[in-house]
Amino acid sequence: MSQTKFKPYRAPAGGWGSAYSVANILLRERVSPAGIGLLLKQNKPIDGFACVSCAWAKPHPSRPLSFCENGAKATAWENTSLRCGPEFFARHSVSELLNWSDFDLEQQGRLTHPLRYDATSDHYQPVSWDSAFAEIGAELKAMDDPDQVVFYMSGRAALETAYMYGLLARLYGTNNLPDSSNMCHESTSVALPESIGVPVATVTLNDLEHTDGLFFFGQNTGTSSPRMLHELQAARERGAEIVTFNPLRERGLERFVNPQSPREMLTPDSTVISTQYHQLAIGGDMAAIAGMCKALFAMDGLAIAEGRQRVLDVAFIEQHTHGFEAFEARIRSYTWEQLERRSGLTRAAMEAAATAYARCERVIAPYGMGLTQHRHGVQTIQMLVNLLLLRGNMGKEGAGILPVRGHSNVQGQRTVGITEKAAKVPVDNLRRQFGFEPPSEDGVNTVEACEGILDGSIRGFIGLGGNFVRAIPDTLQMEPAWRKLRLSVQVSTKLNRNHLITGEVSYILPCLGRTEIDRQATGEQRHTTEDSTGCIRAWRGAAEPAGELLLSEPAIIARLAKATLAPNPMLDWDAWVADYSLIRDAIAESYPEIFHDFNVRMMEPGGFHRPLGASQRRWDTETGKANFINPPSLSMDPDTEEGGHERHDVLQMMTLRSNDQFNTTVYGYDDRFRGIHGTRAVILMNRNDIVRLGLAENDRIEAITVVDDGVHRAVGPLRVTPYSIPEGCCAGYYPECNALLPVWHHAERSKVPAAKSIPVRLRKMIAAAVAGDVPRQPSRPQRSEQPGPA
Ligand SMILES: Nc1nc2c(c(=O)[nH]1)N[C@H]1C(S)=C(S)[C@@H](COP(=O)(O)OP(=O)(O)OC[C@H]3O[C@@H](n4cnc5c(=O)[nH]c(N)nc54)[C@H](O)[C@@H]3O)O[C@H]1N2
Ligand SMILES: Nc1nc2c(c(=O)[nH]1)N[C@H]1C(S)=C(S)[C@@H](COP(=O)(O)OP(=O)(O)OC[C@H]3O[C@@H](n4cnc5c(=O)[nH]c(N)nc54)[C@H](O)[C@@H]3O)O[C@H]1N2
Ligand SMILES: [Mo]
Repeated sequence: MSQTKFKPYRAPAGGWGSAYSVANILLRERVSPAGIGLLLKQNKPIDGFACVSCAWAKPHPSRPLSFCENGAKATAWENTSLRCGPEFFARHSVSELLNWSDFDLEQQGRLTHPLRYDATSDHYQPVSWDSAFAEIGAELKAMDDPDQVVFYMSGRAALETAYMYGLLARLYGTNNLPDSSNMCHESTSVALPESIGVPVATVTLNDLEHTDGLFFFGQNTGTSSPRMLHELQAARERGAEIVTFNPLRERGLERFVNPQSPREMLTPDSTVISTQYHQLAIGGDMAAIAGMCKALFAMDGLAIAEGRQRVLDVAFIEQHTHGFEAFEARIRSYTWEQLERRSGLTRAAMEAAATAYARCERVIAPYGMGLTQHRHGVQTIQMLVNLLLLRGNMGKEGAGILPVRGHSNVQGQRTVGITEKAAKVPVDNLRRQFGFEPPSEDGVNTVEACEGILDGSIRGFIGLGGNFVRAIPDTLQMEPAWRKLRLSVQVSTKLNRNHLITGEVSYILPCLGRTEIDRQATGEQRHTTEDSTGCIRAWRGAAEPAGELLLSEPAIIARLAKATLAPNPMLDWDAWVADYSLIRDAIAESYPEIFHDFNVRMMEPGGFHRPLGASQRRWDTETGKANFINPPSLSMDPDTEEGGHERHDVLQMMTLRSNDQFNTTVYGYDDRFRGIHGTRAVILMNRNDIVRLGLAENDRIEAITVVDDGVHRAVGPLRVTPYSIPEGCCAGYYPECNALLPVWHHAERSKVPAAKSIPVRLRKMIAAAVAGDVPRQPSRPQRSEQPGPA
């Protein structure tokens, strides 16, 4: 009998469900009592560690227990007592491990030894650090051109690590520094500088305390940044409006019980989070926001006619903005019929949202992957800024734009040089500090790195964290292309699928996690991060390292550098590793405006904020003003929409995270808030679509991408699961569905893969083809139950 269940989740986010879920993973990872005690140090700056899950801001002063369900899971995951050492790799060949699920691979515990892949035996074998660095250095030196190598970084590593890594790549001679941000908030980094002259959020926690309206677009707070629910709960208690735009009804944005409040845990009360919830169509945001703007213009006209106070902030618009007239003309040119069709919302719904917006004096607009991972991600974010500008909701307390970042230090890595864009590099400072000429050509971003691996122009890949080959699009094309790489090096804490897709020379280099004590020649080292609100703080690991051989990430980079680069009298890598405060001095010299007096200011209670012109109404844009920017068109997706209206059997698929995963790390097979248990092999569909397409609940289908580039992309079996989602839309899990996403299907200009809008057709699978599909609860050892590429 199948254990897979679908049962709508009626309880609030947080609450007892959250407590049980944490207890579960602590048991499964066999976390020691000391490891459990670590939770008391989580998110306690200076002598505690920053959660390795999301990038949400940490309040000052800290709460006594300042972690959430998913933060506790991330700490448990890193502090498991399970180990994945040489015996494991002697027992299992790489070909065998390729049949294991992502869950099973990481469930083997922490990596403890540097490993080299031996193609003859098809096993990973332990090597000494010395020989690993010597061979990798020799391989890097043997490349024809530094641009043949990619230095990828996932958004977890600290500022010190990121700065060193960027320097290593540039001294080697390339700007090929893509990072996970290229799949994530890069649309933000392109959109916001043009609109308001900063690449990041303009708000701090103080603004959240003073706002009277939060307008949420495509961000799943309850799962992706649960600590933020505390700020939302407080905002609701003050009577603030929370208006949500999301094709799915996400539990965390509906109701919340604080699992750390005994009163709330013991009473049936929960806080209703959203005051309005708009289930728009996938990709309908630009039209929905345009509809709100249209309604605001109408309300403003009426206010003028009746001699009431204006709805638009005319003084702000005049003094601080550019492009208003063209914007107004464009918005007035849209018909309601057009806006309704594009957004999937009724005119009444858009007007209701606009009315709520006009009632608020101070509005914050948080958003996430529901906006960035679309073909028109950049333009939609700019449309959201337009909405804020209409009522002066920028650069005043309680108001602003809030891209909610993903990985815990992804924003900071960009700040200290992890970027493929040559124009963002402080070339003069680097030249002065280290006496070299930094490369002047742009490097590759994630999509371009994939293209380079496919066409053979990229020959070497160094991954500092992450699980690149699993996170990127077009799994079925990318995996075989990866095998043609000359060099594949992964600096990691746990075994993942990328390690099993080997190049000719492949290494796994195991490192310390951020929760662990980092002992160097001058003693225990601190490190720093920047959160989603631009707040920079110091931290220190608290757990004993998972193994004696583990090196810190800065130590690994230093040794790679020494094995690869000619000695540089102006750069003493060993001294930096012995004392990280010297790395911070170098950061302060490269980026003085943000990091002056870094070593002192990082110890300030509450940390320090980077300066952000837009939050002081100083606009570092080409016009010197905040810009209203018109979108080129309202259409959702020119890649996939051609003839879309006749294709009644094509659905738009979004790829999602469950509440039991962190990106490619699958903690378990339950998505509690969405009522899915024991499997990830599901496709969430509207009941009317199920009937219309001749399917029934629990049918197994294969999803096939509908694009005309001659490549067959299919994933299955997936179980048909009725869900509250608009007609014409469907949802499946990331990374299992990444084989459906073409690498060329990405946001214009930012090149963020359009993972939230994949056009798919469904094919019912016959019983024989699905015999292998036995969705089940994870247990060890267990083979793959992921929906395979079909
Ligand atoms: N527990 C946990 N926490 C995480 C992560 C994790 O995997 N697990 N990942 C981290 C990382 S790296 C990131 S980037 C963030 C990601 O966190 P989020 O930004 O929340 O990203 P997703 O969970 O992918 O999807 C966000 C929401 O977008 C909605 N959506 C999809 N399409 C559309 C659309 O067209 N319009 C609108 N308005 N909404 C849409 C989905 O229904 C979903 O609720 O979380 C970080 N935190
Ligand atoms: N279809 C689809 N694809 C997506 C997305 C989507 O929504 N849909 N989301 C995209 C987004 S937003 C992101 S950010 C990317 C995520 O892409 P990545 O950041 O590349 O992937 P992660 O799953 O976060 O990486 C997990 C691995 O990191 C390693 N690791 C963990 N901790 C540490 C550490 O402290 N140090 C080091 N060196 N290694 C460590 C472990 O070995 C683990 O296996 O995926 C993207 N891909
Ligand atoms: Mo992300």
